[in-house]
Amino acid sequence: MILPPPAPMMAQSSKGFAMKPGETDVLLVIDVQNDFCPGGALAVPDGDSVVPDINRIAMSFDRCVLTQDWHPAGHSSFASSHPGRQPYSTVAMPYGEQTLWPDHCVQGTKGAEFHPGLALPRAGLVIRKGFRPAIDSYSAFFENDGRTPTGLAGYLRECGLSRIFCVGLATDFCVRYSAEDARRLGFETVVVLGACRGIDLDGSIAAGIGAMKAAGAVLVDWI
Ligand code: VGL
Ligand code: ZN
Repeated sequence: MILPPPAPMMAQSSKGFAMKPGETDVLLVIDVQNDFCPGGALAVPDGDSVVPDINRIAMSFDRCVLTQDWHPAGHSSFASSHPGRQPYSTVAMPYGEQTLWPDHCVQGTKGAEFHPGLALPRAGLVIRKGFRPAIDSYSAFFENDGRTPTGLAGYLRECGLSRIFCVGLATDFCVRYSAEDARRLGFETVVVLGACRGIDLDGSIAAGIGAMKAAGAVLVDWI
């Protein structure tokens, strides 16, 4: 079920969204890892440029959660695990169509580490995702089957956090699916686009922005 965003939030966003995060708000910092930054195995153009902005935004939040893409070697989302297949092509998996990626964010490697410039002293939780060999996981909430939970929803609810501000990488994959799932679960959801960067495969940034809006996420440039 897709819930419409509450009216007061819409009103604020149409005026430029000048608002202070409060005690029921959480900053969700998605996949700001070396492999998604320039020089990394699956570099998102300009990906590292979000780091100072995320550090600044995080200062106004009491609660912060990070996600970390965390694949075993030989993960099924890697093109190298499918003989003859190239990165950025797609394959049919039991749970649906899956894009194949260069090997990235392999557990324990430098590429899987958070960008060293991230400074998030109030980060209380790291959600690792994509560690099951046979299934990928873009969203911070569910794996790509759309139903295996990461546990994040339970954490947020127990902490009384009802509105999620999303920042990080990549706009068109992990940010997009995290924001869509957040809405699906009934959380108010804000995506701060100025602190996100995308990969853009065949117009996937535009598609992702459309999908997040359609799901009822509020998209703003900055907070
Ligand atoms: C991501 C592709 C593969 C992301 C993760 O963080 O957006 N994209 N794994
Ligand atoms: Zn991945």
